[in-house]
Amino acid sequence: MAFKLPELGYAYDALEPNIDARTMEIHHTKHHNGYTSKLNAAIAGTDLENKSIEDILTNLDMSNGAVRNNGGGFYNHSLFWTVMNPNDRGYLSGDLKDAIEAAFGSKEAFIEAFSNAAATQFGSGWAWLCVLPGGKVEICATPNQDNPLMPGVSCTGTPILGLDVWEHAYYLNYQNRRPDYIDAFFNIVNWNEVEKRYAAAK
Ligand code: MN3
Repeated sequence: MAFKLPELGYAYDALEPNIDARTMEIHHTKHHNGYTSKLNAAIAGTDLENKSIEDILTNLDMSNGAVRNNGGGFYNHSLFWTVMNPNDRGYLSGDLKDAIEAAFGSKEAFIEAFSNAAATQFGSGWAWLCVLPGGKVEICATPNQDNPLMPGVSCTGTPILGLDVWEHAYYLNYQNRRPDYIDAFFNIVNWNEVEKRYAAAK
């Protein structure tokens, strides 16, 4: 069964002024759609064809560039759209708040550390908040379309919050000002979704 490009769940202009509609539309219909169709082409007729994306990435042969790049791209963007919400964002609370305060001291210190990881990822990549078994959380960044589910990357755990820092994610509106885009992201983080992912992963 082929993977399908997921719907955003909101309009392309719903995240303005933090992320502009044109960027969202191109990002979804061109970039994410491209990863999805190339992933399907890469797994067609192989033993990966009927596996979940999590299963494929967790057991990935990292030398398989087509599945690494396009499977990562499919998964990462599918997560990314859900952790933003223009309307019902909730707020950091409950067990996730406790875990973030235990790891970083405060929500503000967490945002600073996450923003630093996103800003200093050289070239294209992602910043992540991950959950380890037992519920501890940690921050990391990965290059290209790699993510923490993949074997041998710089961090482990289940990603519950991800930020795309490829230029295609922000360049139309922010040009080279990646830090401004990162600041804007925290205006639209959907904490309800991150908390739901934390509860499922810990
Ligand atoms: Mn992207």
